[in-house]
Amino acid sequence: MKEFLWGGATASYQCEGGFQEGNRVPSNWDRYLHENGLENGDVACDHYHRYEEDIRMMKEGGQNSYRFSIAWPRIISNRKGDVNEEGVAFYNRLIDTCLSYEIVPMVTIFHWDLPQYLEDESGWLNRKTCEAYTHYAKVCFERFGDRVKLWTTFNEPRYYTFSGYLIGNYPPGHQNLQETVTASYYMMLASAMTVKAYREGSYDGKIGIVHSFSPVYGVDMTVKTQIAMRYAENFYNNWILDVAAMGQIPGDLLDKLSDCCDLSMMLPEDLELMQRHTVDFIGLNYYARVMIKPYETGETTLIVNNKGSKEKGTSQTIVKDWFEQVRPKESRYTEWDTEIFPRGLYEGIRRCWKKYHLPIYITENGIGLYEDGAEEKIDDRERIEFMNQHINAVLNAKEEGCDVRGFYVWSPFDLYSWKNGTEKRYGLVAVDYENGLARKPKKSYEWYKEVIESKGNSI
Ligand code: BGP
Repeated sequence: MKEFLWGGATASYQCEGGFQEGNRVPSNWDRYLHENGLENGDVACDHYHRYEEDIRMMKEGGQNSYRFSIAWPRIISNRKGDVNEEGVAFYNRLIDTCLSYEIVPMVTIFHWDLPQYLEDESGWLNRKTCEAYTHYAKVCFERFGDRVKLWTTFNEPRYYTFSGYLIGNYPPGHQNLQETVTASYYMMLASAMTVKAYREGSYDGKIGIVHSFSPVYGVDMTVKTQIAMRYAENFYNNWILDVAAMGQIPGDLLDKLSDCCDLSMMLPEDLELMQRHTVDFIGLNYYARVMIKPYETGETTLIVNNKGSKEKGTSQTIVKDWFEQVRPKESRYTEWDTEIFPRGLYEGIRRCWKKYHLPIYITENGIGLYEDGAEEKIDDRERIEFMNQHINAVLNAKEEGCDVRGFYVWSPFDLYSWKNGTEKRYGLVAVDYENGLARKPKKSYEWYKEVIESKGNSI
């Protein structure tokens, strides 16, 4: 039986820091956070310099895989596509360190840090970004493909485009449905173009995509609710997973979108390319489900609760004429107001396996908490309970025949949370930001190690 991958996941912008080192060029996040005077990832937890220590701690914590992303602004210096050798050298060191500790690298090609020179030319609203992305991905394959055997094209394209173009809380900070549709489409096209490039390069490895997975539940079984659930499935999941895994944009989604958007950027040759170049596996990031009721009234409203503790509010989603999201009152919530619903992971995996029949990795799962990084040993029993329930959900789905091949905790060590900064902590290892960024394992770190040791062999 193949080895199950137990790991931790990070993203370049959220952990590396070193934002002006090694000839890295500015990213959309640098610009956006600097201009808005928000807490940024200039230093983050300094993984750029401390990656060896971080990877060693993962190894000592029993983990056998590390999911990280490559920063496009470190690899490609300009619009012409010139390669920055210092950036390549950094990832060579990082990958080689993983391998020296027998840690399997899983690489995300794009986890949201777009070079600012592309954002200046309309970023993902510009078809040319698909070509620039494919060029960048090919450089990654050529330089790292001899050692990296697990690739994902994008981290959560749906969450990225919704946040950047619909809700407006991430760069470029727009609120425009047409732009959301255009950007999502170009990202999915770029993903297929890159899958094609990977296959044409005859690399010995697999390529997938990572989706922000929100299994949809309905308040009741009425026909109206079933219809609203279908719209919500299209909205949250299908326009990424159906395209990536089956090469199809759902017809009823196109029908609905054509009422309100210009879809002329969707060329027949693109759709054919998407159909022919589907992914090898699916990565699911699971934090919570969504509960849906039929649309009743009001304008489209999308409020998210991730602006830091000072601006906390209750999240709300209404998509006019489609559906409304409901906050299940009987449920438990994290300190950051995310519903805790492990069953959604179990049922979500089952649904996904049944529908797509592709290998699945749980590429992120974890809980954000307020914690004091100065404490010697954080007693994060809430995280342990959360992880225990979610890991059991994964193993149950696996036992019932779903082809799940790995689980990655978000995150192996504390890092920068988009917009919330460093006060929202996810790590198994604390980073003491006030004390030279010292690393201190929390109780969950040892707990995870024991889980891996006890369950690792039996699955
Ligand atoms: C996912 C992202 C990660 C990470 C995680 C936690 O959507 O892929 O990058 O940030 O969510 O989210 P947050 O930091 O907003 O709580």
